Amino acid sequence: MVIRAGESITWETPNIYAEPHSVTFLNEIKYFLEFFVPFNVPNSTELQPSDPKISADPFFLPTESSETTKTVLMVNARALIPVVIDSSGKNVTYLQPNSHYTMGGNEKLVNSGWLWPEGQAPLGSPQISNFTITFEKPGTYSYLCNVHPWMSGSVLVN
Ligand SMILES: [Cu+2]
Repeated sequence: MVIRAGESITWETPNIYAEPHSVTFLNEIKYFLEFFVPFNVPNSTELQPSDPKISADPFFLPTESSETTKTVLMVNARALIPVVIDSSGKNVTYLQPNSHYTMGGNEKLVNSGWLWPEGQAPLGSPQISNFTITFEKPGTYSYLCNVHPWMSGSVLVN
């Protein structure tokens, strides 16, 4: 896409079937977002599905019995919901679903979260169906889909 400085683009996913995509501007590959990430929790932690009718168990990685923590795979919030990591790489700011963000240009990561067709986000998943960015500075801004990284594009701002 080619736009002029100060213009905005809104991304949405008009599919009729429920498959997510994202719009993810990635400054360095180390900020690529895995969907599932191991987290350590105390051994005493028990997890129950919030709805007992859901057939599910948490996935704990194998551990030695002497360890005081265990490791559970959890969904990465940075992949699922809109987030910005600033140019220092230290400040992580979550945005509201369907946000309008003004691109600074030096962010390490700007991610839309998973964009679903309107009304098709699955149970428990944030209802996100669009993401808008205003580009104020000229330049080329490359992005990809964090769900399908072979889907990519760029915004040329004149
Ligand atoms: Cu995609």
